[in-house]
Amino acid sequence: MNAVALDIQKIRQDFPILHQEVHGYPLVYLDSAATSQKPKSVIEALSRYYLETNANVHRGIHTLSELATSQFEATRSHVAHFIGGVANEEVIYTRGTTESINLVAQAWGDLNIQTGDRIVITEMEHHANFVPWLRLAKRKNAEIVYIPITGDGLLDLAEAEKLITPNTKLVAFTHMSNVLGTINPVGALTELAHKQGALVMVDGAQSVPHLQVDVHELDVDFYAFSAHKMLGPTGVGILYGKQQHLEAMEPYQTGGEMIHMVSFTDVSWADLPWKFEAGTPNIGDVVAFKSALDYLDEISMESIRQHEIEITQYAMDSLKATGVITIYGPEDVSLRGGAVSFVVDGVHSHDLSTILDTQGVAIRAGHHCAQPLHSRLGVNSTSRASFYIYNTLDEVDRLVDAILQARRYFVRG
Ligand code: 7TS
Repeated sequence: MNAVALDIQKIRQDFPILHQEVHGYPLVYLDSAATSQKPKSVIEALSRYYLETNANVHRGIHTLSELATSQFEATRSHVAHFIGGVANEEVIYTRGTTESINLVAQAWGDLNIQTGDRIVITEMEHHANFVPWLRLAKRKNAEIVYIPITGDGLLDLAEAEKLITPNTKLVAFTHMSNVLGTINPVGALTELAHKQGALVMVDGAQSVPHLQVDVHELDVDFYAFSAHKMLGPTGVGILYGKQQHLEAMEPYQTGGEMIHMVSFTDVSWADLPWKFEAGTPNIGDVVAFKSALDYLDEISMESIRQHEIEITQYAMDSLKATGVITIYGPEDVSLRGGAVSFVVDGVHSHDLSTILDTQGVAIRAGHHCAQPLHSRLGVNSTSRASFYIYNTLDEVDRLVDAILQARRYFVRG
């Protein structure tokens, strides 16, 4: 499908939350990298589920349970199609990206990482794709090394090639940085990893909402993302894993739903994907997630990416034109997504976000769960504006005006 310009005003009509005032100003929501807003269709699907079909899945033989199960599994098929046409068995429901990565770190890591093995991650990881590997390395007495970033916020591929050694068992990295916006070359890194016999875990929390992702084409072993950053409800995540890896792994949690047979002395596991889905899952939110995927399909990922490029370019140009703002991450918008982190000369990022909030502009301030990256950048914190399908260029103007006003307040004369 070709990219068609998004009709932003029409899209905004689907997001009731955006039509409100905050501190007397029309809300400008620029924090979609933290969580996106939800269209009416998703909210209605959630309420319809509880009004009409709520029941537990995979157990009852009554009508509501069958309906709930078929809706729950329909979302799985849609996800499988959405990420490139994988098998349903390869799509595991979790609570979010964080849980998806922890699942791999425990269920795969425990079996496959030994003393002296190497785990390669990068300097730009979110803590969700950092702490589980650091912990695994410490637990197993393995070595963890970091692919460095270049001055313009890209991964240093020459260094990556040197770091991915024959004793490397896993290479884990983000597809799109939540701080720098950088889109990493998944294919090239995966090739380097596979050449050494290492598996690849990709954190897709920021990329799946913004890019067309085909995990087959990328040839990655594991890929994780969250529904709530892509118009869906909170509390639902996806772990994609190649079937042969998932088959070889032990369960992550045990209990109901994930067993084939239990006796007083023994237990056997359910088939994929249920082997990794112990307990009653988040049925209502999974069901509503399908409406989010329908919405994204309807407007198309190509058009979403085109809008992201346009608004990110406009924002970077406008922020730069102030002459008082340092932006982190690649300058070339074709290499980055719509999370733009920056520091305003003379204004602390927390003060900035507090002042912006008084003008109805919602941004994020802090280390964005990427403390090692911030220390690498030599700053304690940054401010971050992040854009999605409902943001307009006018809202970027509101952001820049509000920043300049805040600066006049803090930096007098
Ligand atoms: N990985 C990346 C790259 C992320 O941006 C986030 C969340 C996660 C993992 C964790 O996702 P979760 O759904 O399990 O929480 N990022 C952010 C953020 O940038 N601001 O708030 C959450």
